[in-house]
Amino acid sequence: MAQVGIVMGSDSDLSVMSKAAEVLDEFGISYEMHIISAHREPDLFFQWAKGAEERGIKVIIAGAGMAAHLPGMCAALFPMPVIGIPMHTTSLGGRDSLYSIVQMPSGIPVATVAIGGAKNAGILAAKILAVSDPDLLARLKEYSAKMASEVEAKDARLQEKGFKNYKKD
Ligand code: RP5
Repeated sequence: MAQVGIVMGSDSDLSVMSKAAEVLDEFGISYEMHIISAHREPDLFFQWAKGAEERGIKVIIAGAGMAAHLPGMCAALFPMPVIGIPMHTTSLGGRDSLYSIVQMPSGIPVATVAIGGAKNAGILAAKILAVSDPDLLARLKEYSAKMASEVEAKDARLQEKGFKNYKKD
């Protein structure tokens, strides 16, 4: 049974949304992934979001662009956490998506990540699930430790080479 529901408004969101799925794969978290448009197919969307709890979904990751109502409507219909990913847009640079997703009315929160921030959405979903999964929590701690040692290695290189030679060889 999938623990996370990934949903996006269009296949034009897929390359960004895939980054959330890749993170879940990395942590061994099961998910279902769908393209469902809240505006173009409202009845199907309603059915999907309403049925998510019964299907065993614990967190929804929803990405959309422009007048991005999909994450907010997921939060209206699904009783557990919803993470929203605003898509970059050519006309308004994704501010349209960001404001649509982040400016939710009181009582219906959407945990909104950065424009295009699908990787963080995946990590946040993992952290939410880790609250009741000690093995997953251990994997998240390892992940953080690995990130820290990567930065440490970069600083060690900077100290050794200096900034002028940092990028060379
Ligand atoms: C939204 O409209 C989608 O989430 C997408 O980001 C945007 C554009 O969709 P397409 O016109 O490319 O299908 O519903």
